[in-house]
Amino acid sequence: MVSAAAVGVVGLTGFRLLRGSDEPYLQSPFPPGFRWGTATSAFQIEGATREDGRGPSIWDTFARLPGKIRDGANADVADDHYHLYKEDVALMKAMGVQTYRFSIAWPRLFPEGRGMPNPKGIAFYQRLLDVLLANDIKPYVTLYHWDLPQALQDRGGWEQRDTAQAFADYAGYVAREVGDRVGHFFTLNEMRSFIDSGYGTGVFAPGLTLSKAARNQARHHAVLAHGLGVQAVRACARTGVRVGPAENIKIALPDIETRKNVRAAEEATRDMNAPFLTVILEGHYTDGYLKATGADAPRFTGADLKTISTPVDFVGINVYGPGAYVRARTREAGYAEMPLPASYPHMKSPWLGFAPEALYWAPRFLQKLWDVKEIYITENGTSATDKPAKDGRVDDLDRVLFLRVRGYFAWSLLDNFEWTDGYGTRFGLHYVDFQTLKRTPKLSALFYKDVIARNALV
Ligand code: GBH
Repeated sequence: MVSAAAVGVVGLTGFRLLRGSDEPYLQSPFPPGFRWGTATSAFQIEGATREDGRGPSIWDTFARLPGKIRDGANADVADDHYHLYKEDVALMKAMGVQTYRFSIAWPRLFPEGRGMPNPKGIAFYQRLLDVLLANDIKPYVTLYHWDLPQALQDRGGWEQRDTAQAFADYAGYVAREVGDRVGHFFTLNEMRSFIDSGYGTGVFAPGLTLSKAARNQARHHAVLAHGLGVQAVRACARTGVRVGPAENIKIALPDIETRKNVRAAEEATRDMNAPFLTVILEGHYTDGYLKATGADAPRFTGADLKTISTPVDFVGINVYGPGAYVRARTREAGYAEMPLPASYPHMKSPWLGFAPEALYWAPRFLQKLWDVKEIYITENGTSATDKPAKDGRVDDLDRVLFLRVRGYFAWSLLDNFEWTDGYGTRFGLHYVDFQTLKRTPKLSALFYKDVIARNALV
């Protein structure tokens, strides 16, 4: 087992990046009470995939298929957070984070997806909660971050409407077990990603390339699961618990920020999220979506739409790069989509364009389009080519520059199993040596610590 000292906790304690005479040149303060956090997900960090009765998930299966994950990696060990969770909470404490977003592994609690719960499953999260609460770190729990129990996939997974009900039953169980200690729940992480990449392009688990009609139906089942999940959490947790989605919003940006272009970007953002956030927040599929999908449109009832649009307490959005650049059409109403800039800076992941303004426009459009009163940036972060220097320091300037423009749950606390990129793509504020599992705070962890301490961007 790696000791607390070895994981680098000591290195960060009491250390401030900026101090005394070297005051920051410019600071943008945040409102008092703004909560700074960091985020992870179960499958990407826990490891221990066969311990204490956990059942297999679709990602365990998928990772074993040849050619699906870079270097043939799997997440059997990952960051071994299942055993090192105390050290990881200490890393957060050392950064001064006030909130932690993590996900619960459905297949730990229900190895078969439904039926009898495995008591050892929830017990792990109770232990984690003990440590978080003892350290004054508020837990924000994601109920589903892509690790569907394989048993449910064997019966059709998200193609089946029944999976939405299974999710709600699982969500209700979690709310009953930990709802006295968890004040905030996220239903499903990035419906767009796990459906469109898992059942459309097939690059994510379970690796299916369905027809458009079947994929659109799977999308419908995901938003239905969200709505049923909101209801289940409210029914089973203590009163006052708050619940909402954590969605990969596709954010359209104005190519040049004139009033007309901003309005066009707002309209485009509504359209581009039609099967996800838009239907959740409006309670109907837009005419544009139904027209565009035509014969491939999802089958649904009015009751479904009511469930899907069950009022939420907040909206969480994961914001990375730009979804699109648009401008107002000159004559008619509407917008024109611009080609994505080809040579504009992007980060190490090819899909991650550098567009700080996305963090500005995404919450603005949420507020303007749907009058959302409480917004969380549930993920924001970047991959980078991190390499420890000879003395062990990790000077990740790319991430420091990226963090200058940021809000809330920094993705991610640790380098982890980055889905199809395996261990070859690093997103963490802490460097993980996957041979020794040693954690080292990177320069970005020090930077973030300072931002939190000042409650100001520096
Ligand atoms: C988030 O997804 C995830 O919630 C998180 O688990 C992940 O670690 C983090 O971001 C960093 O990746 O066909 O090339 O677009 C971010 C959005 C959507 C990006 C799906 C990758 C699939 C590959 N992701 N997309 S591609």
